[in-house]
Amino acid sequence: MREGVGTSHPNIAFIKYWGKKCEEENIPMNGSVSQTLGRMCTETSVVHTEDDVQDDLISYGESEPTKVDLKASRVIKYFREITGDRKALVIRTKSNFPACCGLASSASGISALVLALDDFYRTRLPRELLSSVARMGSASAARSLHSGIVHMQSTHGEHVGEWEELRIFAVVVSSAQKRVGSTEGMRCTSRTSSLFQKRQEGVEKRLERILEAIREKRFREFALIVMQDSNEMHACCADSFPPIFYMNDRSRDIVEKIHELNSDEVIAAYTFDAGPNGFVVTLEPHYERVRRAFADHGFSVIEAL
Ligand code: 2P0
Repeated sequence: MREGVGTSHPNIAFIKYWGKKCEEENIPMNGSVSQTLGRMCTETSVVHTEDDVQDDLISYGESEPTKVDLKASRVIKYFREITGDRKALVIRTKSNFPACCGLASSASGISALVLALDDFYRTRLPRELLSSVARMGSASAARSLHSGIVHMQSTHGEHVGEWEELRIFAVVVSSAQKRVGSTEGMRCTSRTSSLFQKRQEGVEKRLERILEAIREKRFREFALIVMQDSNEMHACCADSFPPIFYMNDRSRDIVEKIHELNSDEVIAAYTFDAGPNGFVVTLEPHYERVRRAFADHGFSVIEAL
């Protein structure tokens, strides 16, 4: 039986995408910059079903299949339209990190699915188009079609460089599913937050500044921008009505610990997506010290880059 396979990774945004210019096409309101996290991985395989009734999604470790969600079905629909093959599919997926808790699982899952479908249907689409197709499912997934540092302006991601010394780990403080999904959260923020309107005035400028700091490997400036952008996104969430709180008290402990570590010299940054778990970004020479500051104090740490 024919099988398609795809492997992909999550990414962490240094400049966050929050809000949509066009919901139908899933076009982000603002540009974003991310790093693809090579040590965290999702593997997906696709086959036709025997009974051809409906698409099924089987996640590793779960005994029962589930129906594919809206994000995955938009991507599947695209491949069906260009190939004319409308037979139902079984999609199997497994990740080496917890899903559904703000560890960018949809970016990894959707990008792995796009690669598996491209392999399954033998479509061999160019990378830029694969990135655009991933965006239709989940905009952050468009960035995971590339390795290294990725800039997404509006429709697709582009590889813009590598920073070999950069090291990143996730700090898991909760494995509970987030209460407000990011699509819903963005909708609420863009409708109700005046701080979000203000964010739009400065975010592209900040994005240019971080790209320059990355090019010139200026860690201090880079780290400050990463923390400020995460703080601003979460402030916009808190300014939404009703307010959205992704971070919890343990997340704030991560923030405090980083500021403590940075008291003499900026050696690390935190950043949070739509969930309470944090990502810590540092450089190779500081990695062990920064990691231990968390691992030795009861935090669960996952190596990401
Ligand atoms: C990001 N996030 O840039 C931002 C920061 C979460 C916080 O992209 O609606 O799952 O599927 O396009 O990609 C998460 O949003 O949203 C996200 P959709 P997605 O990584």
